[in-house]
Amino acid sequence: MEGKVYKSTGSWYVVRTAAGETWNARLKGLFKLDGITSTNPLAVGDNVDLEPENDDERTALITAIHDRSNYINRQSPSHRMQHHIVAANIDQSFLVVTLKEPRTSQGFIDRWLVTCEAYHVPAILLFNKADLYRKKDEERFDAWKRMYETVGYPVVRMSVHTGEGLGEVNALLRDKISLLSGHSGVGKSSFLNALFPAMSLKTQAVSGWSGKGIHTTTFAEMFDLPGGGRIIDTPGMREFGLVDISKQELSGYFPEMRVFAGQCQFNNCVHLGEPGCRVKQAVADGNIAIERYESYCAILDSIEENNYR
Ligand SMILES: Nc1nc2c(ncn2[C@@H]2O[C@H](COP(=O)(O)OP(=O)(O)OP(=O)(O)O)[C@@H](O)[C@H]2O)c(=O)[nH]1
Ligand SMILES: [Mg+2]
Ligand SMILES: [Zn+2]
Repeated sequence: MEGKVYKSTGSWYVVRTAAGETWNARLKGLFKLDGITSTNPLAVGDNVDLEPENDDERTALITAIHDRSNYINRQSPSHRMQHHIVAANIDQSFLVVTLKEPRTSQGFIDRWLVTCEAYHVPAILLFNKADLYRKKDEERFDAWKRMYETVGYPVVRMSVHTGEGLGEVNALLRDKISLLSGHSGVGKSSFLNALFPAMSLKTQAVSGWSGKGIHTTTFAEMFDLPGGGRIIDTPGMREFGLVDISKQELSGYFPEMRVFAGQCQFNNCVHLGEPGCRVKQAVADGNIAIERYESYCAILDSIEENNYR
């Protein structure tokens, strides 16, 4: 029997077959992946082979994991040197961003975009809570929209409360497997509830944005969309830790830098001020946004500190 992992709650997995049957499954006893540094061997979106264990209680054993077409990996929040697979086999990845309640930083957005580039997953930015925007927020939104669209990332202005932008996003979801990420409290579950009321996901009103997120969604979970396609709701994250990216590679994950990086005088240029650097020249010429270049420098610095390679 084959199925897809819809939810993982530690050692148990909710797996659904193509016929629409739902099983509670565990990894078969001796089944271990060699040299795995991931905190979770199996993630939502994985395709697996199942062996029924108890037909009445619908429990099964997972006997094999199929090769992944892709996955999103991040640094485990609890163990710096371990990875956590957020989801596997996805077509596109949405980041829900808010300008306030809570505020999403550009650094967070750019780290997440770099990860999507590294794993070859198309990325889309959803700016939610537009109903709360005041003049300053409008200016910030306009500037970010221009900047990210120039790089090639679609930006949607959205409000779950007023319904703005929901139709546009709904159309993007059709027939695709989409991942939904973002800080806790940005409205991921509210968004899904608004689009598909039958889902009735738990959401929580949060008071006092002290940076201590109240996590209402505890586990990543995939849902079948009524119009076709699937979406994965995930628990909010405070930080986004990059994994497996070297300093040399980093500029390759900034689409606007990629074109210039190959033209630098030195082929090991990391674009911090080496002679003949075309990337720094492009920043000076206004062809690369200074804010994106600053993000690049900050991420470069963090790679050195973590010393992954
Ligand atoms: N003003 C405003 N509030 C919103 C909007 N969308 C969601 N909210 C509120 O934001 C709060 C958090 O929403 P959730 O949907 O639980 O957030 P989440 O991203 O799923 O959070 P986690 O599950 O913790 O990751 C709730 O009180 C929502 O009512 C919006 O468009 N405008
Ligand atoms: Mg949620
Ligand atoms: Zn350079």
